[in-house]
Amino acid sequence: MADIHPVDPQFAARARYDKARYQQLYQQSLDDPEGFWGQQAQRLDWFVKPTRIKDVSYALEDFRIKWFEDGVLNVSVNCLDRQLAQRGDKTALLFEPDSPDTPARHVTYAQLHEKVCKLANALRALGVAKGDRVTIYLPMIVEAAVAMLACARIGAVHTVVFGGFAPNSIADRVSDSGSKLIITADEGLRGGKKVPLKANVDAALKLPGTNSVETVLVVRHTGGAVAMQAPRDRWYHDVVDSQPAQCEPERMNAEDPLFILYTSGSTGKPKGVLHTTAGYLLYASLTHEAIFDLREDDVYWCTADVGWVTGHSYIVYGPLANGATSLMFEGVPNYPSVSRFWEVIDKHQVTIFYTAPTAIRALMREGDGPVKATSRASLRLLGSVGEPINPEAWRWYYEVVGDARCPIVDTWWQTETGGILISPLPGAVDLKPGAATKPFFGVQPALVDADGQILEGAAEGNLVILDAWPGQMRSVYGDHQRFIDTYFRTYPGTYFTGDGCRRDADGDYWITGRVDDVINVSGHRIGTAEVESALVSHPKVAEAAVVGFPHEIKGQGIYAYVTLIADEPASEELHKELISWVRKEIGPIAAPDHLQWAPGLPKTRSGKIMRRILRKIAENAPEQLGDTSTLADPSVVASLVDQRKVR
Ligand code: 6R9
Repeated sequence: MADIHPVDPQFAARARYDKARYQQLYQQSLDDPEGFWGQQAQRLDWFVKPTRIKDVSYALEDFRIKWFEDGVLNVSVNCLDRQLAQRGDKTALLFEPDSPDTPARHVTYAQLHEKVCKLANALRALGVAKGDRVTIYLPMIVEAAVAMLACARIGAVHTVVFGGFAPNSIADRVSDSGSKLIITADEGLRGGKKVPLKANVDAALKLPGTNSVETVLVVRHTGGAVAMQAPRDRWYHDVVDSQPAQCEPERMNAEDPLFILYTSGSTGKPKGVLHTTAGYLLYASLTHEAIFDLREDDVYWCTADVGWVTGHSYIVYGPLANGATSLMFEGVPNYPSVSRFWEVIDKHQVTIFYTAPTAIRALMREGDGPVKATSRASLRLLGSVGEPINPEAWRWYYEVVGDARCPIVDTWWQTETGGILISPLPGAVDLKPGAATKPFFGVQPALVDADGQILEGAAEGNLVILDAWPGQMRSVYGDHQRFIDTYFRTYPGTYFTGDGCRRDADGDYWITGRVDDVINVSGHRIGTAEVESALVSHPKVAEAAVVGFPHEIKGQGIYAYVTLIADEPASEELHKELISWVRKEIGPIAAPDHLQWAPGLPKTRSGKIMRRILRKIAENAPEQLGDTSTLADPSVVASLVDQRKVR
């Protein structure tokens, strides 16, 4: 029997959207997108209001995506200046440090405005102009949000690189984006451990392709010693503190780039997902307000890192455009104890809490005790993002964390989509553990089979979106053709998500996971090709194949098959060395959980590695190998299965 949690009437009574209103607006958004989005555009402040709302064609030969294209605005003005009159003294960012013994900081909208203007002036003084790219490699501190908004103020395009990435990954992103300036910190601090951010930047800038960087601005955060190389490296406070507190915002066209964020795909290097100004901001702010049922007095906490899209849309841009109080947490869920999340909720009276299934599963393993030791009475709404949430974790989140009192919004979306596309509206949609449920306004999901035939009714297939929404990415930076080929060529006329999905008889959507060669590790996307090329770059490795396998906490883990060069003996040391090699090449999140020696890999006669078979071996399900007759050498399979048993 289906487990359904009907909308709580008490919640619905106060909610922004009830069932009838959601259905009416959803229908209107499909019947009259121009009217619907033209109306929604009024939620932004414009220098010049747009008259042209939507100009979209997914046809391969006549491709374009433009929203509000004659509008002129500035994102930082929308997030800051326009809040000053009503909310100048309201907390914009609530900073909770890594250690609970370090005092929290409340940064008001007025203070944030000043910080952003000062940095924006400093960036201009350092020669950064509209359209220039700036790399941000910072921990979860207030300056990360300040840096993003300061770029937005002067029309520079930011590209935030997650603080867990290694020098090679930084260099790839700096080189692809051609960044002129990097903003970093001496060190990060996570779970009491220091992260050598500045040293990583130094190492990255020694790598080829990074000559575009003229200046490195360094925030003094931990006070740890770092090497400063004149004239390239400058202390942030030296350059910023003396700047004027006002800064004239750049007038940006609606379709001017706002940021680039690199994400993994099924082939090649990570791609620079490009988002533009008006559509992105409008979509981030509307989804944030509607899906989190935002009220003026909410204390809203999204536990993501600003290095990922969730941090962009739902820590910084959406909440600030809505004048919300957004909590930024520097630390980790299990430091100094596994009660930390719940203690922070009590300490700051958090009302809306948005986290990832991997964190929920890890904390669930610790039992109910650490949760029950706290009150959490301030909570009224919970959210989940990053990967499918298994029903067991959903129920624990609902019953133990939320005391069976708070709806859960399971929000499905992607770096590419800019904001949430499928999620319950908490006052309008019945909840089902594990289902992302219903599309947001303007979003038309569909399921297609392998031939691209649209499936009707209850069905399972590949998830595509039939028409555009304003928050959609506009290009792959520097490679517009790759954008069209990756997302619009597979099922022509639609945007292909790369996810599999089931729709039940009630029309609810259940995301089943990636159908391409992307592994979702703890909610982070890792391309198998990236890990493979890191492994192959080791002098002793001849060939590597990487697949995902089910992992109790991480959702998926990384399983690597490695063939060594001729006559190179496999050893325990080399095994360890290769895992730490990947950690150093890409970053800790990409380190394989399992590495198996493979004297040969299962290949078709044309030389294509059959990952389907490797996945089944990794899952320890050799009985499900299926047809292996098309392999060039079927005997390699038996030997891999035998080896797997030994491990
Ligand atoms: C926002 C974000 C995108 C991929 C996406 C899908 C998975 C995200 C999900 C979910 C099931 C959810 N995903 N949210 N799967 N239910 N609520 O995570 O962006 O890092 O680009 O990852 O994550 O597979 O395609 P990104």
